[in-house]
Amino acid sequence: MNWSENVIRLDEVDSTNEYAKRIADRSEDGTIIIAETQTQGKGRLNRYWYSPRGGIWMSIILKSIRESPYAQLLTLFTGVAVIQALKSLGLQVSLKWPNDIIANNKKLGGILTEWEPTSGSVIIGIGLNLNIDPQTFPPELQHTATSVLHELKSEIDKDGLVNTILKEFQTVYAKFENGQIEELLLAWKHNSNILGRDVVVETVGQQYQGRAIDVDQDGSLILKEKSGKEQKIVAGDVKFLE
Ligand code: BT5
Repeated sequence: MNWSENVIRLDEVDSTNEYAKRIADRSEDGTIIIAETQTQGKGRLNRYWYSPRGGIWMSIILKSIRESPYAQLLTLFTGVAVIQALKSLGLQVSLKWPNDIIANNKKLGGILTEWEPTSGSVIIGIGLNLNIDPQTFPPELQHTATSVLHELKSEIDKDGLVNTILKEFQTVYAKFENGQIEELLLAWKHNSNILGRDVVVETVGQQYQGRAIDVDQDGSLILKEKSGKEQKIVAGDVKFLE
């Protein structure tokens, strides 16, 4: 499959993930939706995602996966694809479990993987602050978010970077379909900044504290608490303690 063949380009949309869900039933596997701006871009747990012009806001529709448990792994592996593409620009970036793209300790982008049951599709959303001046970020993001423009001090050709991301994704996805999970997990770990660090993880309704020691075969984070007890965390938000 050629990932750049089925591209739907939109000027403005509520959310490329929502749009993807609406058209998934009648779309081909590998369809890409890209928008210049989103009016209701979203993160996990329906948090808002600031999506002004200049960023990369896109979704990939995957129809060949018939089960949802892979969603978490696909989030991690999409992160690997995005980071490879960003590294080719000379940017220093890392991945923070489960879905953050980090530069300079700030959030450069995020990934949102969703399961659309009616058509049996996985929708992978990628958001990346590309040619955006961080001074224009809303106040609550001023200290937590950054952009490629800010980190590299120059504008980057958006279409070129989208193509590189899609190419990297194609490679990653072929390995995923081929069952090379171990290799992909290693690539994720290699690019991650979390393993070996003391963290607090907030899940819906609970908080865990301990050392992040591993990410397992289904993409869960393994935390070793002070007591020595290991916790397997499927989803949550991580804060570093040091
Ligand atoms: C994410 O959620 O990081 C997933 C973001 C996925 C966005 C893409 S864009 C294309 C596709 N269509 C969509 O509608 N979504 C996907 P989460 O880990 O829950 O992080 C959300 C939090 O990040 C918010 O609560 C803010 O604090 C912060 N945030 C919002 N907009 C941001 C931005 N542009 N850059 C950095 N941080 C942001």
